[in-house]
Amino acid sequence: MNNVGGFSMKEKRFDPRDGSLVLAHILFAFGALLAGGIAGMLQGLVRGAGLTLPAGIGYYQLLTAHGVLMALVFTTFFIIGFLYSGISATLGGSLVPLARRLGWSGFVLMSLGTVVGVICILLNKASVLYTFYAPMKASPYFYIALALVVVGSWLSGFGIFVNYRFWRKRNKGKISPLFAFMTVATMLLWQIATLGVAVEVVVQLIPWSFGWVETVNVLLSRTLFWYFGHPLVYFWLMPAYICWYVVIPKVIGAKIYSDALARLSFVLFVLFSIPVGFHHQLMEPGISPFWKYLQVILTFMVIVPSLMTAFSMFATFEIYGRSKGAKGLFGWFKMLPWKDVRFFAPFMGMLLFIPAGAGGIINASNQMNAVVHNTMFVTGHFHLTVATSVALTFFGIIYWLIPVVTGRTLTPKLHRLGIVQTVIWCFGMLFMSGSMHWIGLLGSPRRTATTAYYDSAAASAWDPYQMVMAIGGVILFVGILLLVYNIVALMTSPKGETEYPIGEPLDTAAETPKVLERWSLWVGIVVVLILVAYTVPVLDMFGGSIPGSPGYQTW
Ligand code: HAS
Repeated sequence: MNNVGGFSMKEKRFDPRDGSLVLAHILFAFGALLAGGIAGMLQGLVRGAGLTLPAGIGYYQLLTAHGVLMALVFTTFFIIGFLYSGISATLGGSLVPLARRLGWSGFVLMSLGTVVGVICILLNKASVLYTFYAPMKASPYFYIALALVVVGSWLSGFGIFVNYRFWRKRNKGKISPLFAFMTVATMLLWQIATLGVAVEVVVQLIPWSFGWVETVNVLLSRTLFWYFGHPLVYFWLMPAYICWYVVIPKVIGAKIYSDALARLSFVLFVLFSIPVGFHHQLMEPGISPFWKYLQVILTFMVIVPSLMTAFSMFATFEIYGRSKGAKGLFGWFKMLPWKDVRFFAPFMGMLLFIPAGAGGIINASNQMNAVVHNTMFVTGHFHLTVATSVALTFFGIIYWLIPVVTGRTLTPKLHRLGIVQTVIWCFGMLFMSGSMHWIGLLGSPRRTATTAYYDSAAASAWDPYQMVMAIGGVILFVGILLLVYNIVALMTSPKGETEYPIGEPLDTAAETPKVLERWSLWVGIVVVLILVAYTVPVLDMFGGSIPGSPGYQTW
């Protein structure tokens, strides 16, 4: 029998010292979600309801605040808090002191970076959107802030590795708990991916924004960004998958379908999510079609672990349903615990990941990318992936994680409120993301404030969809307000013990191959893949024919 489950938190209270570290990350994350949500709703109203922003607030300033707070701050803080909680729960019931210290140091640096970055945005010195594409030039302090966030996240990652090494030394020959394994895979991916953005920010953008060098190599900076930017989306997705694979089976009273399959899917993410950044640059000049083609093939490889996850989740649900007496092809569906928000919110995330993933496959196909690139279709895609599938899973997690770390309980009323919140979120996203996809196919560009394009008929056809987007944005903001209410209610709910839900694999599951935990092998392969996919095209970017660009402040 594999040692995959760790110990049950029923037996022991969550260490309060680790609890405060986890809670600090989660509250910071949801503070960012609230602020980013206000910016998001205002943007929707500007586009769809003709709202005029108060003097001194620009559309791109708002869009940057929204993107940075939601896509970079909310996600990173939540993920690190969640991963630390799982490490504490499954690797012995308490973090080792060095890991806890590194976790706090990371938190302080990331918070400092966030505050400096947000100040730059508020002062309108960094309206460069969340992808901060050169040659738009922000204040150097904005880039320094980004560097602080990255370095802070590295410290947190080191803390996780330290704890994991400590456990392995004391448990020689054993396979680590599944949650811990997946956490290490996620942080490993993050550490390797962020090297790209760190080089971009420190070597290119900071010297250029201080004026120490005149020009920037735009193509190189975008390539370094997307070397990081694509694995970034899996850094968001993998913690959601941890919940789906490890937590959901326990919540519904089922078993993990296959521990080995779950680990293999994470190994595949580590291998294939980095050398694929060119699928964000398919329409850019300066990269030969061969290297784009190669990276598109690798992109299709990184779809495989998601298909494995879909298979595994269906298997978990079906086996569970049949064990409860379900009959027929889909009888198991009725057996699922629809009134349990810990299940319902992530499940809705899974369901909506089916069209979300299909959109990704459309984006990745070269010819179709020519249709959708730089249109609102892509904005619709990422609202359905990260802001729906991932966010709903994160929302589902807080309903048990906050009670676990604060020593409180999840009441039936909170289950109901959580389900209402989930339904609101799904409707808001269906309106907003649905219209974004459609309007994108009608040619509406992304990253662009709305205009009438000299009263062109094509642009006026977008109007009704922009209105639906605005309605969706308002519904989503109501969802955020209810979420904030629920968080406060969770933190003040009756005291009591809440179990940290960690699933166990099926008794009939085969032994997990030990090779899956040989990290040196996977890191070696990923380094080779990265070198193959990037060396030649990056060397080409240093050719004399590519001019550097001065900086522009377009806002
Ligand atoms: Fe993407 C652009 C391709 C997944 C996020 N993506 C973006 C951007 C973001 C983003 C933020 O190839 C914009 C970046 C920017 O600002 O420019 N994406 C893909 C592909 C996938 C994919 C192939 N993306 C994601 C995920 C994201 C995310 C996940 C965030 C978390 N994406 C692209 C491409 C672009 C892009 C191009 C560039 C576009 C351009 O031109 O600019 C795949 O990983 C998707 C695979 C997923 C599946 C779905 C599996 C389904 C599952 C659910 C099972 C359901 C169950 C419940 C069990 C194949 C696992 C069912 C129950 C029932 C009862 C039915």
